[in-house]
Amino acid sequence: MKRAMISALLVILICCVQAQKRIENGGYPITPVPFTSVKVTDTFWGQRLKASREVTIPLAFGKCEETGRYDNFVKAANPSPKYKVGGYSFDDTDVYKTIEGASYSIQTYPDKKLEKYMDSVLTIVAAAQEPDGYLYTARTMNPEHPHEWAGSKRWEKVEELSHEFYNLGHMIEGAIAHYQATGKRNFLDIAIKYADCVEREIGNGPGKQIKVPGHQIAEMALAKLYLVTGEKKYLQLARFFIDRRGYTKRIDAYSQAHKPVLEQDEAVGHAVRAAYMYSGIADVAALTGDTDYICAIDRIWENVVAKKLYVTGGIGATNRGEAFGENYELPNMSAYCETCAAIGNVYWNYRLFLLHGDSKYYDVLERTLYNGLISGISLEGDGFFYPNPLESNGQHKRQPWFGCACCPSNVCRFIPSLPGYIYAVRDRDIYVNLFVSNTSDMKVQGKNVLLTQKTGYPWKGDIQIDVNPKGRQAFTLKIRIPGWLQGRVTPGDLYRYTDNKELSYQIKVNGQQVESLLDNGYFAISRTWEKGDVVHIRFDMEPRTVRANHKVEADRGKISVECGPIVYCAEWPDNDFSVLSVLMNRKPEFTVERKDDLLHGINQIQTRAQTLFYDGAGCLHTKEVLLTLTPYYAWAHRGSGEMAVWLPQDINAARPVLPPAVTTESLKSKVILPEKDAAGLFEWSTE
Ligand code: FUB
Ligand code: ZN
Repeated sequence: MKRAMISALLVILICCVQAQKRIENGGYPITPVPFTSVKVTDTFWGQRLKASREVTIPLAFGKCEETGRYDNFVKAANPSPKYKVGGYSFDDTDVYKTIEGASYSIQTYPDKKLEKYMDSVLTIVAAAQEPDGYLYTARTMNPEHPHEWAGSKRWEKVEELSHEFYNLGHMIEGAIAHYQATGKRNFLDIAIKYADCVEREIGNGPGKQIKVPGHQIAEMALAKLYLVTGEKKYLQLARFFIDRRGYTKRIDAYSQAHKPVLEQDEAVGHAVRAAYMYSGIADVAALTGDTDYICAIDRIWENVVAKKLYVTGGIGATNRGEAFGENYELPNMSAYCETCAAIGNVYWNYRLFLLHGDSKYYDVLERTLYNGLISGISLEGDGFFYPNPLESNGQHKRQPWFGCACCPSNVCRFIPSLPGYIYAVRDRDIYVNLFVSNTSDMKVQGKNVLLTQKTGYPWKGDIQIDVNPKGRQAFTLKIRIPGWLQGRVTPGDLYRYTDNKELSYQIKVNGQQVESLLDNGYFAISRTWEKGDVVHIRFDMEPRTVRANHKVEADRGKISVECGPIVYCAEWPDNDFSVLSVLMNRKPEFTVERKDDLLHGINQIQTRAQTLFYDGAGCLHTKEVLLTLTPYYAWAHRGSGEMAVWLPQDINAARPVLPPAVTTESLKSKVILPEKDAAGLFEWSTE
């Protein structure tokens, strides 16, 4: 009897310890090393972080002021039937997201002036909050005639376009970042008050309404609020939002409500909504231990990487509903690939890594990060893309801001958080996930370890890691061996390398080569480390050619070129011919050229190719050219013009330049195909 009681007590104790641990790590078995513990000394990311700090964040605050976003709060504090509610029903979130970005930034680069500025903004935000916590300027400033998307009463259109819960989500995310950066509660208290207002009125209890967010994000945010406050009701509300989706009046694919979440297996609908929902599900699964949620997002992830992911890591193929397309529907010029969706894709893959510890999620994350995400913001930090197409006739141009400013303000909050994605720790394992020069302080089983990374990544594959534990310490350094190095463009068969190259890598500890079998994609070095230990990593980095699965019609007969994690494109300023009329050699050879003075320092790739054009008589001609390729993320920095990521290699995919006066009919009869040469040029596709 006594023994049974002791065992029961022990079980309770273990459960409590586990629950505590779960809360500490956000419930995830793997703990990220927070960005506040990582000092980036990197040229590539250092430039981006500086631009974010010095340009993007001030610009975004300026735009909030200039475009009346602050005025909305002032008006809501003094409502009037005279106010005409314009803009978008989620304009408040640009203020919250910019505060979030600025909060991350001041944690690494303290800035008292900026902190004071945020306090002044928060004063007007607080004044706009209704006594019971409701904070939604699009209604409060003129409750009789609110925003046309708001509905006549609270929550009436929350499953459509009111964005009341979306506003809550961004508010919480911003407030927590601000609280953690400054220790002040002025934003956090506002967010808690609004969260409490929602929680009182929405949920399963008596008198509550059953509603789910029209636009997800509150799920992630509420899970975080639970971690900060310890209040279980927020986690329950997050879970309620996930569990009830598909069971309310809103039943459609656009908002991922076509079936209950646990039954979903395909990524559908609005891509930002989807990626935020999958991330929120991961958070709730981590905190509740509910594996059914994990199975659902694992299945959906398989669908995305096998059928719906751009080679740039972008997601959301179509502007119809800013949504995922059908399987293999990945058009290039009309690719939507919203910047916010790329950010969502990073959030989601990051969380899947924290759940599963497999490097394949970081392969997708890295591809998205270096390509389809940072393409959304100019190197100077002041020019934005909302969609990130993979091809252009010159109709695309970076913009200083947008009326619907979700992307600029999202990138504004994402970039300063980047250092938090480099390392993670689990028990006695340190994961090195991204290759970025930095110094970082972390704790492994309670003991301090200082890591210093020096690298020329993403341009060079040499990485040096100085390991400095406090005293001698046994632990495992797990170095991610990127998928691109192992001959895997992305997990699954959506893309494949076509050049038969075998890249390799070499890892040395204190000058001695070490070997390891890969463990979930990680090269594991287990030893007792001591001050002065040095790890040298060398990844082969060479231009590679990629083909998409034949089912991707838009890429048929075409190749893309990448080197390391960087996807390249052909762009007009580097080529004095139409880059859309290019035909790649069957066996292209590449040279890599460093351009320190171009676009903040890039590697360009050159290769012999041909351009195709018709003369006035309708005869097809070819011309040998030296094609220069530029990193995709850096496109559209030198004006507008042609750009293409996917370049024809099969003649039937080529698009010769047409003379203005020649009709298609006359062309048909006059096409003269050149001979196939030794390099295999003009070979017809066998696919
Ligand atoms: O609805 C809020 C944001 O506006 C979405 O996330 C974007 O796709 C844009 O529609
Ligand atoms: Zn956006």
